[in-house]
Amino acid sequence: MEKKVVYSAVQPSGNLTIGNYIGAIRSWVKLQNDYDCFFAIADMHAITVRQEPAELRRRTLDLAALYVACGIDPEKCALYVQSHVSAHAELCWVLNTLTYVGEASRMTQFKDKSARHADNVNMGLMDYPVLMAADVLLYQTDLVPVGADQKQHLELSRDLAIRFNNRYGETFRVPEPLIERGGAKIASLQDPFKKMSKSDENPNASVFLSDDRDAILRKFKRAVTDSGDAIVASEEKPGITNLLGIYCAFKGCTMSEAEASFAGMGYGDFKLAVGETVADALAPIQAEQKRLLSEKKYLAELLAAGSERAFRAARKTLSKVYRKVGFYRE
Ligand code: ATP
Ligand code: LTN
Repeated sequence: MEKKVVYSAVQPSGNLTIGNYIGAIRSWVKLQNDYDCFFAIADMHAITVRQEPAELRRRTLDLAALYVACGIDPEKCALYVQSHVSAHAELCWVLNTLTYVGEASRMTQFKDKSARHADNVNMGLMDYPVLMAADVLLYQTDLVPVGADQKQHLELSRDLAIRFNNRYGETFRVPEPLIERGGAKIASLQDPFKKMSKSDENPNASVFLSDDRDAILRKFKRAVTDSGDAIVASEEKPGITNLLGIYCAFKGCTMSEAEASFAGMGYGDFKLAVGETVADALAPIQAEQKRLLSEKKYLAELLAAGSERAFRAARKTLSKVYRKVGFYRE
């Protein structure tokens, strides 16, 4: 039987946080044996907010090395850079003609990012979810592993697939989001009601995958906690609950096991233990990423092979789309 298709991507728009790792990349690793996987570096999405060109180029390679260091096997998956496969932009154009301005402008992320980048509310920012739909639909994707914040975008991808199929005949598979329970949302260490984000301006809010042990321990030490002294997960204790969640995600245990192991401990020692767990888990990934970054030729070759594989799959869908919409061909 043919394997189902999995597609996901991360933007090279900043240093990745442990939220990106737990919510996205780590969950991909578990899928690569059972699915036909495409994992992209979404550089075209990244330029919807201003990027320094040299930085973007560097971060793209950093991210490729990180994917591999986290356990993505380039032999099993197509690991590639989005802008290397022009079909993404081409399908996006066609899908734009099926997307209503109203629905695009109602997207939560568009509203948030427009407010945060009020001096640069560009067309690309509004088109972001349509490009994302093109990414996913090009590969006839079944499942899209993402964090909970991307659910609305996936909903639009589904709507566009159905709309196209209704208008032009069966063309796209309708994708499903795959959102991991528990790990789907890691909150900011400074405000447990906000998601941890690459682009938070408070440097203590996010733990980056590139942080060294000292920085990690310091950030956890400064993490906001709640009143009282019990280490239990509950709605009244969003800070402690987030820290317990992070601990479980890295330790691979359940919330009740974590609560039991910290029973009677003070907040200070608890935060130190969480920090140490995270630092221990990240150390081998950081070492491997560094090693890979010194092998530029290997990275370039694996990205070239990845985009070749992606191109072949994407071209099939794009030709079909062009035919269906009535573009003339000899
Ligand atoms: P930015 O803050 O620059 O908008 P981001 O940190 O949200 O970026 P993306 O590149 O947009 O990162 O997202 C990459 C993946 O990481 C997505 O699947 C997203 O759902 C997931 N993700 C991002 N932040 C978190 C988080 N705090 N917890 C869990 N998953 C997350
Ligand atoms: N917007 C996504 C990154 C992304 C993506 C995709 C995720 C770009 N294209 C296609 C899944 C499928 C994000 O995670 N912020």
